[in-house]
Amino acid sequence: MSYTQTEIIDNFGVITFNREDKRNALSAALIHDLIESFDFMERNKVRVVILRASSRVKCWSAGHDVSELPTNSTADPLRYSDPLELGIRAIRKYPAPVIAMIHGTVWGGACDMAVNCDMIIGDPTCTFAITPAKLGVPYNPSGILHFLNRVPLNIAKEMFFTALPIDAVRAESVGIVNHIVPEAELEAYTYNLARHICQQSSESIAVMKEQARIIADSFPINPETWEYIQELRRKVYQGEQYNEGVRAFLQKRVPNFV
Ligand code: YXS
Repeated sequence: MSYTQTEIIDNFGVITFNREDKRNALSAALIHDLIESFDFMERNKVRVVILRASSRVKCWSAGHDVSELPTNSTADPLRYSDPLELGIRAIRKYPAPVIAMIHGTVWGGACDMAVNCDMIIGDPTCTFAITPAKLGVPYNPSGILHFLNRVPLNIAKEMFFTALPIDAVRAESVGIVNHIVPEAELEAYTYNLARHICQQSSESIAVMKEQARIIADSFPINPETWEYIQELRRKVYQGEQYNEGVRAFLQKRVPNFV
């Protein structure tokens, strides 16, 4: 079974999450299939990729698969080679626009994945929550930078510190989403946007996307500061609150961070 479905329509592609029983939680297996789907699209020179969930779901994606987060170990829960990070980098490096088409709720690492798509088109049901504070996860510097490149600092802090969902109206007003369209028009609007982009120069768009990625990532940090950040994060992910946060989620209870 594949955890993503792929389709090519005209000359744009559609990748649909296919793990509804676990609310499209981003497991290593799903990310593997997602990356395979992007490779398939690139081999077929697809000029726009739409990333979506089925229109029948209430949740676009529930984020990182919590059952796969390391606990009671020295492992960084968001290490460079973590499947979520591999999936996000596949989107950022795909040589054409990736548009997130969002019906339903978006959580945690899936919110990071969505804001790393080149555009987000949502409907009034879409909400966005970045949730490390709920689990005790010390989010990683690249993930925090992804949000700082998307919304003002105070909005990013509100999202990280409260872990509360931002609804469609607010998501549009703070710039998380490009457009909110009526639920019944979401697919047609997004697919027509993709068709329009496919008529533009794919070479020009590819080189502008790659430049934007490189420039947005250009964030001077000296090696000592990097080591300081890693020390700070290590103390948290090896600490009790993170392990309690993951345990509580898996035991379906409220964590006790006091
Ligand atoms: O009990 P079963 O086996 O049926 O499985 C349940 C849930 O355990 C499972 N599930 C997940 N499994 C692993 N990782 C997840 N993130 C996850 N989310 C859900 O899916 C089955 C159905 O879930 P259920 O009964 O709760 O569905 P629902 O329709 O009542 O509620 C849907 C949600 C999305 C509102 C609810 O499942 C939920 O709140 N999920 C957790 C959302 C979340 O906090 N995600 C953050 C994951 S951690 C992450 O992404 C980063 C590491 S960080 O924390 O740094 O942001």
